[in-house]
Amino acid sequence: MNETAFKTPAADATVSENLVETLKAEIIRKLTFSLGKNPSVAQPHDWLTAVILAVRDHVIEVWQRSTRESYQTGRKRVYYLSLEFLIGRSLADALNNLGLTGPVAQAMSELGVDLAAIETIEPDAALGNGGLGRLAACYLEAMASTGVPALGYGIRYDHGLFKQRIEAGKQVEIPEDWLSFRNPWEFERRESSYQIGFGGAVAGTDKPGEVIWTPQETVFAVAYDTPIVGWRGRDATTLRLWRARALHPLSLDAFNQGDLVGAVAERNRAEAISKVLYPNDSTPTGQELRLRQEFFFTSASLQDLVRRHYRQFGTLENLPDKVAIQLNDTHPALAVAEMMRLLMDERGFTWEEAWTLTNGTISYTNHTLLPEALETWPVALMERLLPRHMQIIFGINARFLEGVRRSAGGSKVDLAGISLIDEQHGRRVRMAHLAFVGSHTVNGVSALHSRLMQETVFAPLHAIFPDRITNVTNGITPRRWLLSANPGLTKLLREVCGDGVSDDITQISRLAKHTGDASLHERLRAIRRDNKLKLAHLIRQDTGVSIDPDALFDVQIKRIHEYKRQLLNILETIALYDAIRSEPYRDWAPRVKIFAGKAASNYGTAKAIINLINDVATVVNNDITTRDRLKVVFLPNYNVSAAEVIIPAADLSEQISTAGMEASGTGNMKFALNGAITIGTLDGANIEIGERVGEDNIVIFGMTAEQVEAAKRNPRPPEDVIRATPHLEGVLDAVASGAYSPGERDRYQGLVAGLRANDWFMVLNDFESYRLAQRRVDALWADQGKWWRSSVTNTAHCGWFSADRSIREYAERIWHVPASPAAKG
Ligand code: 26Q
Repeated sequence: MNETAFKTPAADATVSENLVETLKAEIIRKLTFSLGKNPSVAQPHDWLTAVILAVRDHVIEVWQRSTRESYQTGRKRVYYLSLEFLIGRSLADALNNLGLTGPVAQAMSELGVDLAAIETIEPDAALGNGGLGRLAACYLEAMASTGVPALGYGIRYDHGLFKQRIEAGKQVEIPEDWLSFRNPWEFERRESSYQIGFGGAVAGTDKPGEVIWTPQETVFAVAYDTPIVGWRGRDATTLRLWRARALHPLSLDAFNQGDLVGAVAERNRAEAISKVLYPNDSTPTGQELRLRQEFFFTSASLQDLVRRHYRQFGTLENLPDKVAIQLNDTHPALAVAEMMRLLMDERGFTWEEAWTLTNGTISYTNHTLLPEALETWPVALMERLLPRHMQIIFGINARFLEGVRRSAGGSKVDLAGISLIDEQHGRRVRMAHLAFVGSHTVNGVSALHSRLMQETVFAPLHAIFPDRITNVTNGITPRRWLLSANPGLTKLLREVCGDGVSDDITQISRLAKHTGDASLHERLRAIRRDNKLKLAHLIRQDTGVSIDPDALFDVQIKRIHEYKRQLLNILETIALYDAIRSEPYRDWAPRVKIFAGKAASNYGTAKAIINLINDVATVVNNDITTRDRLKVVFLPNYNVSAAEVIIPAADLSEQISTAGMEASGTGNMKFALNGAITIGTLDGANIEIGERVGEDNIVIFGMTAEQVEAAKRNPRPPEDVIRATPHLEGVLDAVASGAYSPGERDRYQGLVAGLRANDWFMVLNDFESYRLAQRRVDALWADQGKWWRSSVTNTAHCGWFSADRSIREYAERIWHVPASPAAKG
């Protein structure tokens, strides 16, 4: 936003004495006067808070100027509504973006404290499950880096995603408690609090069309703001999270009658809304509390942005010119009905006027096509909890269906297929349909996914609105996932591609001239080895397993889900283990199989897969015949901070979802940018990675999305597939008979019986193709010159997957707000 850039030193600037002295004084001041601690007795957590508070002041300078400017210029603003923001740690990111990493590290070191060690005690803010939540965090940072005025809206959960422990090979969930020692990054905004109603009744008035909703229950939403600073501290965006508070913290009546539990009942019921993140990354739970969360944050956010807009412009007529609301999946889809309600019931607009403003303002991103993952809510529940919204949804549906019927003339349209109400499964509201019809633009997150949206789930709606669905392929912020996570590689890139590469990541393509340079390969190998040593240290510390930094690090890290096929990976690992044991004298390339990821607490199959990986690890890691060839590791408690250590250390990136099921993937981009080779299916963004790096530099295997579709319609009996696939029968028998679970021989009978009954995820069907692909990986690894040429090519061609590029696409094609040009230096 600001051309006269805020002056912070460039990331590589020689650290000026003056600056270091100033920072030291600032840190000591915070320690002394904000924490009341003398340096001689300060604990690591005191130092952490003191540094955060000192750095925060620099962030706030940027934030206030950036916010003021966007307000004064009256620019259009983006409101990103998301139930999840998977932020991770903030200190290193803020330092990196402000160019203060070096100076603060030096200041701390002169104070006798190791900054890197202090950074690791910052809690990892896990207000999200996985890809969708991390995408929201990357996009807030990218909007701050590309000068797109933006505010992210979500919920300030007391408890983020559960922590995972592995006990006796099994996942155990531990409650997360990131706020237990206060959060120095946030600011409570008492003046920004809104009443959110639930239940009650709707009545007409004397005035035709006028409606009054009298909720039975009301809670407060109170805002907490966190600044997200962009690259070089040029701008900052705001993450505004809502906390639920009771209107009446204590019922005096109940209290005076001695009913102490009853006295706090209302408070408990209200505060439950922002207590905990739903730990589900795909299948909706259908629980009432979830719907309350969805309405709570949607209503608070819309009330807030409407109020802000009205204050600034004195009218709501120009809402679409000044406001773009992006729905991150259907979780905030009630925004369509809530915006209509606010405009009609509270601001007096007619239905038609309100609809034009609503539709002109809202757009929706879809993140999944799995039918079981599409949100629907029972009409009866919605009627009870949100009676006015249910009326409005019926109104939208009636007008929509009537319009379609009229314009179809006599020809037949499948009205049941496009209706916002699913009448088949006991009357449910289809949230994706609501979001689709209420939005001016709907996007998928990779080219394949967006095409499949048009051809499958949304085909009937696409026929009616042929211009509505578009694609914006996901992106990742290169600041966190390359510059900050991989300083060794970054230093080399700046040398080879020029310093400008950190401002404009597309300049990373200059590396392509050097793909065959053997001395470059040597340097890259040394950088990777350093990163692998760090990961080996973490693995040793958290699992007790020692691994060889010169082995091939083969990594699959993501939520555990059948469609992501960790099961395929571990079954192939067993086949490899058998093969090494049958031919121990062959020169097998040493490999470490690294897994990490959480399973939803109620997802039995995913938990069994975690158990199997750990059981296989125990057997393999204790076998002296395979000792220096194969290790299997399950690193517990995968989170953003773990990813930052794992990704720069990976040689091989496992992206092996059943084709057609992974909407995009974003881990795939992080790995490729850091130079890992992908082994993957033709799914999601893997396809676009392959198009950029070239087919010689990615290892593709397995069925295509079309072949998967055909195989589901006309399945081959699993037993036929098993018989026709070498090694598979043996692997399945070993698992089913308890070879890896000697203490409980039938532990995996169910898992294997499931595969034998129905190969829905094509684990059996793709097994041989995957196994052969892994042998191609072996061959590539054996030729290190070739391997590093491929690695360099991956890094050189993956700058396109920057979140800055995604954000510019959204800004231009969907939000219609200007972003700063790519190479702004
Ligand atoms: C819904 C209702 C009730 C409880 C939980 C949920 C819920 C929560 C999270 C449903 C889905 C999610 C998360 C989905 C997700 O992360 N999808 C991923 O989004 C990424 C970003 O676009 C893609 O790269 C991944 O392919 C996609 O799986």
